[in-house]
Amino acid sequence: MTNELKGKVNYSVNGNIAILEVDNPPVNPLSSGVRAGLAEYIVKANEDDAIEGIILTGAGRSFIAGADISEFGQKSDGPDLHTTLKDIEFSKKPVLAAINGTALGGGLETALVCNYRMGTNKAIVGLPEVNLGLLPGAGGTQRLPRLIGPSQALKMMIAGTPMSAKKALQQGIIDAISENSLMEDAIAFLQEKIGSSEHPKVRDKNEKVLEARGDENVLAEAKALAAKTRRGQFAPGQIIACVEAAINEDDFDVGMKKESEYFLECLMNPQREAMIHIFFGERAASKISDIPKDTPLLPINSAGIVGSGTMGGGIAMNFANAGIPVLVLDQDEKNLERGMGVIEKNYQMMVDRGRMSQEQKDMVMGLITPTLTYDDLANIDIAVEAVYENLDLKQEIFKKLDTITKEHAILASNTSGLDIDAIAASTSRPGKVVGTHFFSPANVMRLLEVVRGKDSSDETMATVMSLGKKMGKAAVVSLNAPGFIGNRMLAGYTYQANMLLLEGALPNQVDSALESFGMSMGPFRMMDLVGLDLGWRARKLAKMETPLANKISDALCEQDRFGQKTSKGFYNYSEGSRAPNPAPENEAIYKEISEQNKIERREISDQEIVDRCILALVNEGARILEEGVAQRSGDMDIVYINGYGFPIWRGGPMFYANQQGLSEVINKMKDFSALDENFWKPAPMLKWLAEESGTFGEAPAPEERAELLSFRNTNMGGV
Ligand code: 3H9
Repeated sequence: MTNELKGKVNYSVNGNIAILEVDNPPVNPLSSGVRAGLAEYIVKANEDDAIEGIILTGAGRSFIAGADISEFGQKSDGPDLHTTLKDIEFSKKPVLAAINGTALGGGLETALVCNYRMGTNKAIVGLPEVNLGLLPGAGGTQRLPRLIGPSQALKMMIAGTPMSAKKALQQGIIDAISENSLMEDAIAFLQEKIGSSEHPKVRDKNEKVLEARGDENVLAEAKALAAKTRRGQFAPGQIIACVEAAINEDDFDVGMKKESEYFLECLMNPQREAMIHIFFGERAASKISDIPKDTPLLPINSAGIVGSGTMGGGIAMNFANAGIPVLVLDQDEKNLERGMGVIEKNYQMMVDRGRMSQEQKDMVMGLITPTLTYDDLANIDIAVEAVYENLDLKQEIFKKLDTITKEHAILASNTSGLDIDAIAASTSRPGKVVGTHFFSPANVMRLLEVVRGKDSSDETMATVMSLGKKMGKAAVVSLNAPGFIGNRMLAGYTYQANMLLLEGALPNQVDSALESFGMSMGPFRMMDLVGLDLGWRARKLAKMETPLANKISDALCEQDRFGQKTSKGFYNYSEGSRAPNPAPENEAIYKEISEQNKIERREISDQEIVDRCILALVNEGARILEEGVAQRSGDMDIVYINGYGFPIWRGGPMFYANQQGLSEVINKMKDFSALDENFWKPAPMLKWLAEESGTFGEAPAPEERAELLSFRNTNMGGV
């Protein structure tokens, strides 16, 4: 293979069988060199008279993780994938895919052009392209429906969730599971088939697609599923169109041609770029730029959670799901009982919905042990404190944990805003103290802000990031600064929503505009869900004057309109329902408060609503970047998508700003500054990037930022 090509294929011979092993660590994507290797060796094996069968497998832990995602939108060398797969499909000698690990996307599509498929019991197969704004474009939309039926195939491709070998065998995606040596079993399997005059090809299996022809439900159900689970996304509709072709076209190759056309449309769609940004962004976020990759990890074989409330219970479930035994501590027996009951109920719900087997539920429940005694935490490797937000209480708990737990144990706080350094100061091991800010419900939400205190050690940080990955979280590092990343950005967003209300918009209009933009929930629905009374009570307690932006919500609280908990807030709610109904009785309050504050109410466009709320996120994000609180702009995108319902297909607020162009973002802020000059002052980093490079992608590394901004202050007359 030539050197410039990425990845390779190893060729070896075992008797009459050629073995093609994809070798492109760490996950074997179909990069240029892999395609070239497959193309070359499939011909070689076919031309060698001594070879009677071919096995295709992967080196390391993966079979093939799909097309090389980094090649999308780039010029790529090497043969094209379709031609290579056709050569495999029309091989004169039978080909068996020996699936040694993950066969995803183009990886499963490669297996589907083989005559036979065998997996280890740990193998995983799936077509997750939809998560990247794509469709399975190497025949997956045509072959999978032929194997498992269009209805199942659509579910699998729209969900994009991989399945186990066991399930793949049940569904008929693979032909056999190897319980021992995959290669020995694969060779034995293929030897048996070598004598046959015909070897099956998935493209010829038409029975299941013909059965679905004329059945309108198949596509209608898929459309309903896509609308419910993938609102605003382009790729699911394209997947459905491909399967429609698989069902209705008599000629397999016509379906393939359509798949290629629809794939290209996905490739050109901006959603694809946004979603691939998130794929790589999540992996980038998991790395801490100044911590060496080979930093030793501390062992995490047991955990203890302090607090059995909603958060504590959810966090405990994360540990159990990751296979780590966890103690849940509460000093109140009733609370503990209630907390364990909630955990059990959550798991039962998963069993009822078919997301977990009873056996799995028993296993995870068996890993969670309630306790009323701190001494039981003596041998844990990590403690996560999840009690209510009170510094004195948290310091007291950390002091106790510090004396009880072993020296190596990490002590983490789930605080959503308190000072981690102040908490760490109550212990004798500040290096082992860290913030783990989970989002509610913690067993569902993927975001985990890992808060780095001034003394948090490299080992502690690396261990907690690795633990986050084990739990399937999108872990992002934040410095210990007020509001960390997510809530700090949120403050400007909700401020703008509240100001829009004072200026003439109604909650419903603001929410609809932002939900049409793609947010999973508008700000007023969100405030009603969280409870308007929290801020109101805090302000009263602090004897604080209500800031202008909060005047309306405080006035609603004075009328016992706390949000969903009292069935009325910005909206009205019927008994037992979370569906918001307009509350026309509030409009007099809005008008009165606008009038009292001399704000003239006016018609506000949906575009202005979206721009003001989203650009508020962007400007604060730029400040966060400037201060080094977040490592990179992409980290804030990961935070917003996984914790705040920002649409993945827009790539997060900072990526959205890049796509708008930072100069355009600044122009809009200039327009808004007539409304509020102070709020709309562009962050220096934003101004600098708009002038220098135009995107956040070019933001300088944290260590260069201070220098750069001081340079601008002295040389450019300040920013
Ligand atoms: C496709 O196949 C389209 C076709 O239908 C049509 C074509 C015409 N390419 O996740 P990890 C990198 S679309 C390039 O941390 P894990 C990843 O960035 C593709 N690079 O490991 C990371 O790099 P770094 C459909 C890839 O063990 C490193 O590998 N396939 C690719 O936690 C390790 O990754 C998918 O969507 C790739 N395809 O999880 C599958 N995959 O070390 C995408 C990974 O520099 N991949 N990398 O940060 C995954 O879901 C997970 O990576 C996998 C392993 C489960 C495989």
